[in-house]
Amino acid sequence: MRGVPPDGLIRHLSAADNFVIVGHVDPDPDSIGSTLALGRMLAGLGKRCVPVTPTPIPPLLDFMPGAEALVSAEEVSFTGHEHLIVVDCGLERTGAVSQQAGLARSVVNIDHHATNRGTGTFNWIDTDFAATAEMIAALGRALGAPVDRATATLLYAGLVGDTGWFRFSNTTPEVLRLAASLLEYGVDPDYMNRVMNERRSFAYLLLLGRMLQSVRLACRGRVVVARVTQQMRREVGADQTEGEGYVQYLRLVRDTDVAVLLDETLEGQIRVQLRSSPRVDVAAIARSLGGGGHARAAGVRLEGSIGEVEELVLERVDAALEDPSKESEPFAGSD
Ligand SMILES: [Mn+2]
Repeated sequence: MRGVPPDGLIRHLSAADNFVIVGHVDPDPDSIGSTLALGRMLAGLGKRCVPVTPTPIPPLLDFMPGAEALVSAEEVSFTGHEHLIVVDCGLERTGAVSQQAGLARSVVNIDHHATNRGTGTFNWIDTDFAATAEMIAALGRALGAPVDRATATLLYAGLVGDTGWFRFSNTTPEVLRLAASLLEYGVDPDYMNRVMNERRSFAYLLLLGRMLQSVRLACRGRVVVARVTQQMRREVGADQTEGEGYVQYLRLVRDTDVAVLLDETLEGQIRVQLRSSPRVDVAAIARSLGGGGHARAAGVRLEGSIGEVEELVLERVDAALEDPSKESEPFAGSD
């Protein structure tokens, strides 16, 4: 059962003023949508808010209402009067903001990740919510904050981002009821699909072609593996941001349980993305290698050549396929 916003948190936010709101590094639609939506709600209650992003937003999120007002972590300076609100992550994932948190009058933490350690002054951590945006919507109602079309658009972006456009198993009746109410505030689903899914570069498509040429089956046909290398990126003129989301294509094949995408980073590390059917817990595999994530969507960054990393990861995946006790809960979340 999902909880309600704690009374102490509501009283604190109602009484306080002068907020700095921040989400996580490598921001996604839920993190940015939650940051900006909460900022708009608190501003609507007459409060001063500075929305912050620890690392730049990807070009696909530039449509978000108020994105131009986002401040970088380096630009924000705490004077001892600010209340810090951390959304969609713990303080440790807020980049340079975390170093200034000691200067904040209070730290509020609102998140739905199981890994959150709840180190704030006020913590509302609830893994039953599909997205932090869902929690922000509930908080806004509890605070009596005004909601307009822009705020609804931000919340909708967070919801579709974390539920895979209402496809993952965290798509609850509550999620769809919230989505319905956001449409009543004027959110346009067709527009949201176009700005979030249909604004890739041509190089994105060319690089996808290269990735698909590398695809193969492993572990007795139960695993789909592919890679993206720096050489492929150079050949098609793609930058590092191109390649985001490719792993979803590796989940399309029937009777396979795990998708593995090996992506060579600029720094020479191998970013491993894992996706799975309910039969395999890829979070356990990622954790065994030093990474983390959800049962059906997890990842890790490893040192070594792409061939060495592939061999190591496939060994672990193969062992998990052999072990029926490792079968995961039927939950599929995302960030
Ligand atoms: Mn989230």
